[in-house]
Amino acid sequence: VMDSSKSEYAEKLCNVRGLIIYKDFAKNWDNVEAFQARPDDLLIATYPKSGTTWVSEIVDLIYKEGNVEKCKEDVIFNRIPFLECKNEEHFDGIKQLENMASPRIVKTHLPPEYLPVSFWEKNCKMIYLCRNVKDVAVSYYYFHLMVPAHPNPGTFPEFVEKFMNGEVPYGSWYKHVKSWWEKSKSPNILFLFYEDMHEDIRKEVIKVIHFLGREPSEELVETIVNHTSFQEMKNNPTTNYTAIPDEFMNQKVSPFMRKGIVGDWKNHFTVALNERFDMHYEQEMKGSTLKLQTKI
Ligand code: A3P
Ligand code: EST
Repeated sequence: VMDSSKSEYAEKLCNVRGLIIYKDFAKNWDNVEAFQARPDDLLIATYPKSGTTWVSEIVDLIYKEGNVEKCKEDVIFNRIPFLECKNEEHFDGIKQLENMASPRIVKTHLPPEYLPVSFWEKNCKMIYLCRNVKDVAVSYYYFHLMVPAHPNPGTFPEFVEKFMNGEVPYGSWYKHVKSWWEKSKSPNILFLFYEDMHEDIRKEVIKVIHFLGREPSEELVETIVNHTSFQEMKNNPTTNYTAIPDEFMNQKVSPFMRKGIVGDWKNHFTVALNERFDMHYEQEMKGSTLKLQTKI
C-alpha cells in the first residue's frame, strides 16, 4: 500500500522550486512566471478550499454592477480564470487571461513567493481569503476524493498527516497564510475570513465594495447577498462546477458545493487527532500575529 501510494504521488504531483503542485501545472511553469499582470487586474488568492468560488462570485457581481443575468452568461472558471491552471488541451488559465479584456479578475492558489513578479511590479489589488484550517483540511480531503488529479488521500487521519506536513498541492497551509498575512500589511491587499462572511455577509460584502473603490448601494448589497448564498451557488450551473466533466471532477463522489458550513471538522476529527493537530498548529503558527476565529 505504502509503495503504490508513494508512486501515485510521484505520478500526479511535482515539486517546482519547493512548491508541490499538479504535474500538468508544473509543465507550464515558465509561462506562469513570465505572466504579465496589468495594473487594473484584481487578484483573488486563497489556499485551496477556503471559499475562493464564493468570494469570486461576489467580486464578479460587483464588477458587473449587480447584473445577475450577465454573471450567468458563462461559467465561473471562464469569467475568473485560474492563473496557474493547466490540463493538456482542456484548461489553460494563462491563455484565457491573455485573451481577456481588462479589467480582469484572476484566481490563484499560489503563495506570495510564487506569484508572477509582475503582480507586485504593477501594484495590483489583491484579496486573500482565509478559512479555519480544520475545515480546510476536511474540504480538501473530499476534494482529493472527487478530483482524480489527486493521489488517493487514504483515510481522513492519514490525509491530515499529509496536510500537516504540507505534502499536498500548494504545500503547507501554515506557510501560505502566514506569508499572505505578512503581505496584507500593504493597503493594496484585503485579508478576509470565511467565518466572518458566514457571520455577517453584508458587512464583508460592503468591505469588498469599498476596497474596490465603489459605492455600496442597498440594492447592490442585497442582490449580492441573495445571489451568492450557498443554496443559490449550489443550484447555479455557472458556479457549481458541474460543467466540468466527471473524468476531471466527479461530483457523484462528493459535490463541489459540499456543505458550505463552519465547523464541519467536528464531524471528522477524533479527540486524539484534534489534540495532535492543535499542538502542531501552535508550533507552526507561533510568532505570527494571525489569529483564526477559535469559537467554532
Ligand atoms: P465545503 O467542502 O466545506 O463545503 P473553494 O471555492 O476555495 O474551492 O472552496 C470550496 C468550499 O467553499 C466548499 O466547502 C464549498 O462548499 C464552500 N462554498 C462555496 N460557495 C459557498 C457559499 N456561497 N457559501 C458558503 N460556502 C461556500
Ligand atoms: C484545483 C483547485 C481549484 O480550486 C479548482 C480546480 C478545478 C479544476 C481542477 C483543478 C482545481 C485541479 C486539477 C484539475 C482541474 C481540472 C483538470 C485538472 O487536471 C483536476
